[in-house]
Amino acid sequence: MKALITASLIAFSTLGAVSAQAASDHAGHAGHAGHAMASPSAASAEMQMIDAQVKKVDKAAGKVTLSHGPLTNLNMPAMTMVLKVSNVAWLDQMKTGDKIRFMAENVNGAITVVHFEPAK
Ligand SMILES: [Cu+2]
Repeated sequence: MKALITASLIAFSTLGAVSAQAASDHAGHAGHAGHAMASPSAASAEMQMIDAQVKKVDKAAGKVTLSHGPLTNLNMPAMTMVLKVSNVAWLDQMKTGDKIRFMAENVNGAITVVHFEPAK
């Protein structure tokens, strides 16, 4: 379990670095700091964990179908949808019907689970 958590943290750190890189590239092209990912308020919003229920796990595709509550950081209402996961090892900890808590971000145009924990 400890190794899994460590792997998750590493995956999250790596993802953060990629996001920061993308944001600075974007700012350079556009010539203004309009990217939402780069704002401090977005950083605090992404700490909010969202409740969801697992509807389907697709390990081959690295995706999970979730019935989730509102994702305020993505301006997304509650819905059932397919999401990518940033760490495919999380899919081994999910099964249909499970209640989970997660955070999602738009990673290169794909809504992706960037943090996951089983609901208690
Ligand atoms: Cu959604």
